[in-house]
This record gives sequence, structure tokens and C-alpha cells, in this order.
Amino acid sequence: PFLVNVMLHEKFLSGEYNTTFVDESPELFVFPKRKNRGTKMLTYIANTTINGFEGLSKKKKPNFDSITIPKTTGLTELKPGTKQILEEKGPEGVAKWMKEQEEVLLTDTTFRDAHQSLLATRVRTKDLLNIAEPTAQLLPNLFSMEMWGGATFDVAYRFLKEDPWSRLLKLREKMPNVLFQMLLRASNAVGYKNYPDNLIQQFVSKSADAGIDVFRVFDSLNWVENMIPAIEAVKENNKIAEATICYTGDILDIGRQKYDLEYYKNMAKQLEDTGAHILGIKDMAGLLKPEAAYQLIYSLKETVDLPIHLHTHDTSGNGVYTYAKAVEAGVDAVDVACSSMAGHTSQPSAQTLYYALGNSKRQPNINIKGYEQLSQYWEQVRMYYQDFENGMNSPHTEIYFHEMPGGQYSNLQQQAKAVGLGERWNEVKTMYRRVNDMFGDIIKVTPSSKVVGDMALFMVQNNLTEDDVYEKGDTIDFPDSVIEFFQGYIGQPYQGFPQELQRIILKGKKPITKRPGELLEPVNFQESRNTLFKQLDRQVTSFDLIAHALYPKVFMDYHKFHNEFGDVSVLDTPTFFYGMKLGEEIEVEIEKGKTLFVKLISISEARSDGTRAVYFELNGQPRVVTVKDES
Ligand code: 3PY
Ligand code: ZN
Repeated sequence: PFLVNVMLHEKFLSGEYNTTFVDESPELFVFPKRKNRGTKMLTYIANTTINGFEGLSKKKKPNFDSITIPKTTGLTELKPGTKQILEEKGPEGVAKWMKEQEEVLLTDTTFRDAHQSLLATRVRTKDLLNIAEPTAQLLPNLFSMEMWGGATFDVAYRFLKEDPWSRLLKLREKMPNVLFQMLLRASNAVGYKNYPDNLIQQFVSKSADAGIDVFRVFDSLNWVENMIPAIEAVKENNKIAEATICYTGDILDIGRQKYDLEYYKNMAKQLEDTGAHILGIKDMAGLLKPEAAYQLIYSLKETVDLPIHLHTHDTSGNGVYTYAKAVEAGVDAVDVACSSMAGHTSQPSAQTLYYALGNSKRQPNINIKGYEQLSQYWEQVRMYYQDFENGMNSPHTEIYFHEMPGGQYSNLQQQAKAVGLGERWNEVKTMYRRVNDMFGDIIKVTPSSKVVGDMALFMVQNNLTEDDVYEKGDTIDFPDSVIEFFQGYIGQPYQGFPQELQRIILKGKKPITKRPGELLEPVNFQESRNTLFKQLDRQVTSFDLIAHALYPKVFMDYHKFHNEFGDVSVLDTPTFFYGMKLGEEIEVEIEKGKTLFVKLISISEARSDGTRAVYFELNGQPRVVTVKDES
């Protein structure tokens, strides 16, 4: 085992070792413990069967249809795509190529924003992997697949109990032909606060190594200064920097002049000056109306030389109309989702846009039949996640009032339910807008949108009005995220903070005006490698180090869970969320070529200590595990 540890060690593999390597790498002396994967897995299934899935009300496992996966002819038959253009021509070459295309290019967001916005980010790696190769085969002409970043990173560890890095690596293997795109919250990385610059650099570098090609970089307050370290890191890694403007308000509303056309043109120029390769427009709430889209894109095309990539959400139902106008104005690429995962808080449907642009030179060059096949897959898989649906079944024009980002809507709704405000959701939405206005009409996107959401929940929960905040604010303990926002820890809003409210909230604390990254202590990766090694009792990868630096508690909780229940990402999704039914049999491929057959035989009555015995057959052998009934 010692030799194996040496040969698999990251430093050994990278060639970065010297004569002190063995002395400085205590992890080499840790030998694998006997794994009892079967028991761990049965314990998870038994627990979920008896107690339900954390955060969901317990219910009987529904019957799901078996899933049809389109047949593929194997990776060797894949048509080359944009990934190969990047490899041959580099990031500038890709940007040039984009501008030369007549048709509008498509980014498919089904693997990231679509489920972040419709299903509280809960889609599991297993369901992505099953359709990855067919997607690569059927859609080789996509500009990119947005499949990582945003909320997928912490939700993977926190709720799905799986490793997001492993998701990226595995998808990359199955989809070698299309550019992989991630959403990067600039100095907030994939978190909700600003991190030290060296952590941002490491995060970008390792994400690039693991397979990300296009980094959509945005700042939650559109503060360009705060985007530069991330953009620089992307460029250093020779990947594509899509520097992005977040769109809010309405450029055509003369009563709403804070964010007018000049504001966006000015920001676009500043972003071009950073040396980015693509200009992104991120309409995270779906506020960009069709005529405004035309005028915005037309003006930006005149202002900058970069290809322009537009992202919207279809919450109002106007998404395809907005794209059609943007296409008319010359937008180079737009974000869509596979139709059964599109619409409402998600992106507009790829297929709908394809048909809408029929007989025009700019119609996307995609395999529409292939898209329909993928859509059938997602229609079935979406059923697995029915408990996370946000309940929005029709166009929601109220978005123009509350302005809540699509990716936040379902998540904030879950948060509201969790604190007992499910019944008062309408009040929360109204309060969200009020809070925005109190904060001086800010850009609302993660994490600034979370601050607004936290404040709105806080005010509804405590029955506070705006007047209460101004009159009794000195006696109110505001949420930490709100205090930190007013301290300047996620950056400086355009035109500054409202001073009276800032004074009330900070209660004498001094705000900063510098970029937080300049003040934060760099992460000491060597030290944290040693500490983590002791805590985890196993080899520590760079991926672990970064995840731990971003989310210490979430990461450690994930490891605790992993030690207790093993790798649950191998379970099928219905079993993962609902456990098993009596008499049911499932197959679990725990590694390539190694399948366990599990049958649930019976469950005992609760005993005096509140536990139940759960009887299984594992590969035909009787097994029993004891779990506590929490009901
Ligand atoms: C995210 O940052 O996760 C978003 O999707 C913002 O729109
Ligand atoms: Zn989005």
C-alpha cells in the first residue's frame, strides 16, 4: 500500500517532488481501512426509508416510469465541436470564430441554471452522467454547456452529499467535444462572500485543470474592480473569460434612470479593457424586455468589439421574444435549456427558439430531433425532483415588480418554508422589492440577492415594516449577511450605500471602501493541507483544500456523512430521496463492473429505545441494520 500511496500522490503525479517528499507527506503512511461499503449503503437506505430525506416531508416512494436514454455510438464517433476550436485556436480564436458565425450560437444550461432555477439545484450527478454522452453526440454544435458553478458547488456537498469536482471530471470524460462553461461569482467564487485573491486564483486554476473552458465572471454589484482578479486568473490559465454585466431595472423606463443605457455601455467598455474575450449580459431575473433587448444589444455591439453572449430567464414568458429581438440586433450567443427543463424561472426553450427563428439566416444550427430526444429524457427525470418544484406553472409577470433572480426564486422559497414562512410567500416577495428600494435599488444577484432575501425574510418573520427599521433599528439585531453587506464586505454598490440605513445597521461599526480581497489574509494552503490531513485521516487533494477553504463547515459535514454512509452518489435518485419500498429490489453499481443487488425484506416495529431493525438481502445474503426512528 505504501508504494500505491506514493504513486497516486498528487505531487508524485505532477512531478513536483524532491528528496524530502516522503518526510513531508505524512499522508503516504495512511493505509486504506477495510471498507464496508455494503453496510454503509444499507444504513443510508434504511435511514431514508424510515425517516425520509432531510428537508423533505416524508412520503411514500412514488412509482416512476423507467427512463429511456437515447442510444449512442460511443465516444470515438463524436463530432468535434467548440472544445476543439479552443484547443486549436485559443481563447481569442474562439472569440473571433463566434463573431464570424451567421447563426446565433447556443449555450445549453440544462445541467446548471435550468435546475438551479426550477428544482432548487437538486439534480444529481448520476442523472447528468446518464445523459452526458447522448448530449455530446446529439448536440455537437452547441457553443457551450453550462454545467457547473453558481449554486451547484455548495448544493452538491450540502444536500446531495456528493463531490462537485468529481461531477466535473466525470462529465468532461463523457463530453470531450463541447466547451464547458461555469458561472463564477468573481471574488465570491462559488460562495456567498468575498474570498482572498489567492483562493480565487487557485479555484480558477483547478477548475480549468478539471475541465472548465468558459468562465462567466460577474460581480453581484457590477463592481468591475472586484471582477479583475478572477478575469486575470482565467486569462492566465489560457481559458475563455466571459466578463459579464448583470442587467437590472429597465433601460426604457424613464422613471428608473439609475441603470440606463449609458450605465451599461460604460461598464461594457470597462470590461473590454480588462482583456476579456466575450461580453456576457446576465439578465438573471428576466427583466430585459424585448425592445430594451434590441436597443441594449444594438448599442453594445457598437460600443465594444467583443462577441456578446446573452443570458435571460423566461419567468415572464417573454424570453423567446427577448431573444428574437436580441438576435435581430446582432447578439452572438444566447442561453437556452432543453425544452422540458426550460421556461418559467429557467432559460427559454432551445427548441422554441429554433422554431421561432425558422427561415431566418440566424436560426441556430442544431439537431432539433436530437434536442427532442434529450427533452424526453429530462421530462422523465424531472419527475424524480417533483418535491423541489417551485410551483410556478404559468408565466409570472410579477417578476417585473419583485425582480428576484430565477436562480434564487426556488431556493428562497425553500428557505422561507424552512423558517415556517411558506404560507407567507407572497409577503416575502413584496418585501423583497421593498428591501431593494431601501438598499438604494441595487443589483440583485448572488450574493447581493441573498442579502436582500435574508432581510426580507427577517422583516416578514419579525413583522417589521420599513418605518420600524428606521425608527427602532437601534434595537434590532439584523442578519449577519445584512451587516456585512453594509460593511462593504461584498463590495461597493453603484452610487454607494444609503447612509441613514447604513448608520442604523452598522451601529458604529466602520465600513470598508476598498476591495475586500486587498484586505483578506491569503489562505495558507500548506498549513490547511496538514490540518485537513489530520482531520480527514486520508490523502488531501487540491480540490479538497479549495472546497474546505470556501466552505469549511459544509465540507467537513460532507466528510462526516461520507464516513458514515459512504458514496451515496451511486444510488439511483428515487432511492436517494425516498429509500425503498417493502419487497423492492434495486441494483447499485458501486464501481465500474461491481454491482450490488439490494432487496428490502421487512422493517420491525419501533422498539422501546426508538430504533427499528431493517432487514435486507444484499446479493442474496440476509443483512440487518438498526436505525433510529425520528418520528
Ligand atoms: C448564481 O450565482 O448562482 C446565479 O445563478 C445568479 O444568477
Ligand atoms: Zn441565470
